Amino acid sequence: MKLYTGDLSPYSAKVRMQIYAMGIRDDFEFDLPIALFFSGRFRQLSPIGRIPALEVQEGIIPESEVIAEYLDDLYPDRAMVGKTPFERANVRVLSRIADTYLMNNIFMSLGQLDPNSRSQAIVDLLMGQVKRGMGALEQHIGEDAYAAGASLTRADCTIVPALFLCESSVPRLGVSNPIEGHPKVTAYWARIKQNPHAAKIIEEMLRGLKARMDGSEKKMVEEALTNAKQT
Ligand SMILES: N[C@@H](CCC(=O)N[C@@H](CS)C(=O)NCC(=O)O)C(=O)O
Repeated sequence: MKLYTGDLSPYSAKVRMQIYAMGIRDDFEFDLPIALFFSGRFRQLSPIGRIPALEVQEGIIPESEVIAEYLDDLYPDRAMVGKTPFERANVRVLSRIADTYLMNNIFMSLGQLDPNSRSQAIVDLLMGQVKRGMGALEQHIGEDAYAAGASLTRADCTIVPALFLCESSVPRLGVSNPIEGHPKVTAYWARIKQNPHAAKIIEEMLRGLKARMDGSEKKMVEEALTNAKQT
């Protein structure tokens, strides 16, 4: 199977963390679709045009949450969604809070990073939603080793990239890190960074952030587009 993925993409990071945690990395090729992405050809492959997308024998599967469910279906003995119906509901709720209420709103606000062209109204609207989502996460998150209890689940795979964005991207909008003032989430974030799969994802996202900030990502895109034009 081929996973279209990018280091800094939080939705891709969520799926990669699940793959690492399930111990199924050897079953996947990871592809960073820079040329496809920036030449507009990725939409021919996956109409939603976003990463992650998983290419399997029967076709293409977009949307991180759908891919996550598919992986659990494909490897039921390694599934990461909990055992009882209530545990499974709790894992899905936590994952949904991190995806819909944190990651989506932060991701949409990234167009406002430049203070010279920033619309403060957009930042206020989206950050208000993030603050509310963080309040909900504080109520739902567990105080055991992991977000939904004593084992690593898909909830952790979504929460880790979401909290990475809270810590690394939100302050660049002139807004303080929304984790602050939430003791359960703060304690969780310190704990989960010790987990090797979470640490690997954080390292990959930091690598992606460095490439974005130091201009090497831009250079890679330009080179990929030039090569794509020549072929
Ligand atoms: N709901 C989607 C969101 C995926 C998404 O927005 N991915 C970003 C990268 S993190 C992307 O591909 N953006 C390209 C675009 O917006 O055209 C998911 O969960 O997979």
